[in-house]
Amino acid sequence: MFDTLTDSFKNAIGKIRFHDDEKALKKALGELKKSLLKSDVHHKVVKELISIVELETKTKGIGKDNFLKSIRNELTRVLTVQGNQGFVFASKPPTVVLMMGLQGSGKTTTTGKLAYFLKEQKKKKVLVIAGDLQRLAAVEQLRQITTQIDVTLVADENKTPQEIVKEGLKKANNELYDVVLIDTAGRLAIDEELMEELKSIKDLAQPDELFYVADAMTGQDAVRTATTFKEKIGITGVVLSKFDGDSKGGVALGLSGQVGVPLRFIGSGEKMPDLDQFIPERIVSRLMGQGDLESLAEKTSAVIDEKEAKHLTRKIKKGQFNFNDFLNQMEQMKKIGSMKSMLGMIPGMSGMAKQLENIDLDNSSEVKAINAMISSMTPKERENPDLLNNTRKRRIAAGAGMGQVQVNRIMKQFKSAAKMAKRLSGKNGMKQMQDIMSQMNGGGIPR
Ligand SMILES: Nc1nc2c(ncn2[C@@H]2O[C@H](COP(=O)(O)OP(=O)(O)OP(=O)(O)O)[C@@H](O)[C@H]2O)c(=O)[nH]1
Ligand SMILES: [Mg+2]
Repeated sequence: MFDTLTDSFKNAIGKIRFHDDEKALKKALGELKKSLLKSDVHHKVVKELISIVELETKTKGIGKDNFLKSIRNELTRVLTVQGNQGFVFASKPPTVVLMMGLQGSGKTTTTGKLAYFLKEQKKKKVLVIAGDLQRLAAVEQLRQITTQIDVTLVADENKTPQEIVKEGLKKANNELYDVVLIDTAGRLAIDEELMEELKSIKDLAQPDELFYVADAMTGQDAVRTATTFKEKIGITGVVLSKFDGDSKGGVALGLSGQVGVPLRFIGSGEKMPDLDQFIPERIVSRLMGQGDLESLAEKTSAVIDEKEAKHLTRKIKKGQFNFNDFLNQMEQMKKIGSMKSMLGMIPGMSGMAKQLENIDLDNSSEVKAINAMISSMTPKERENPDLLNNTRKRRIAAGAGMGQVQVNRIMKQFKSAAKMAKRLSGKNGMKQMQDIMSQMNGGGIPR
């Protein structure tokens, strides 16, 4: 997610030795400054960051450890502003969130993603209110999203936004919902009519959180519009959407400080799991190329059933991992989100993430082929791939619409993957895994 920025910090840190001189420090900072500016980090933020890091490193003694520490401190300071972090529940449910933003900024998609996050990861009962009743298509879009993630929607094209919000809140109170998300209409630009409508919804709903959804691809404009919304209506958080389309990523670094309101979430794709909490300490770790195991553990533990996982580990150890297990695993992976965003959270793996940019579990032709192949097998064959003889393989190839060579290749890959998993789950498995990772990573920075 922060590939370019992470590279900048890693490069700078790599330039300083265990003990070093002022010249080396100046050079490292000069390059860091250049690359941060190139990544679209606001110039004031860059200037301050560089000069504080320089001063702190000099005071403590120029060397890798002090340099690392002062970058870490400084980044944490830059990203932290007063206010809630991530998602915070109100002391008395339901927690009401008003979603706002310009036209096409990603409000409706983000509303769906937040609902999905709260339902799947926080196990909450979520109600979505369609407060955008201007366009028929808007309600339909929200209906499709909420149906897909199985979350309750309150919508009525014949009512005013105010009426529907009232109705939704009543339902939420009566039926004990934990969270209410209110989607609203967008406008091309900030106009009085929009502000009035949002103000009246705000007065009515008394939301605990007012989220401004900004399109990351608009760069510094996102900062300006967020500031205007803050002044005119008041906001408690910013969600930066379409971060996947912004290869530079620097806006995320300066935004909280510039707007004076915390950045709370980052959207990094069109699918429902593509939303990440923005929690400063965790983001700093990622920026420094040290991954974010906390977020990874949160994401995976919410999705993966522990009993199931233990059962699977036993099977892998015995070399019994079969095609049914494969299908189950794929379903679980999809819930966690993109491979790329997961790898970015594993220490030392952020480099790999780049190569995996285009792997998409839903659309990968490889995964499609495997799925087609598996669905042509009998239940017994799925449990025990060894049952497949040549005649059956030919049948399966025909059933799945592929050649027998392809079937053989996939079968072979599957067997060697199962073997590898068995080896890694053994006594020295973790050590072997680390060796493989460090070979791919070419070292990485010390911690
Ligand atoms: N790649 C990518 N696309 C996104 C992301 N968030 C939203 N989109 C896309 O952006 C487009 C607009 O998103 P919407 O959620 O409809 O935006 P909106 O703010 O509700 O738009 P209006 O209701 O018309 O004001 C859609 O095509 C979304 O799929 C994201 O994080 N990444
Ligand atoms: Mg919308």
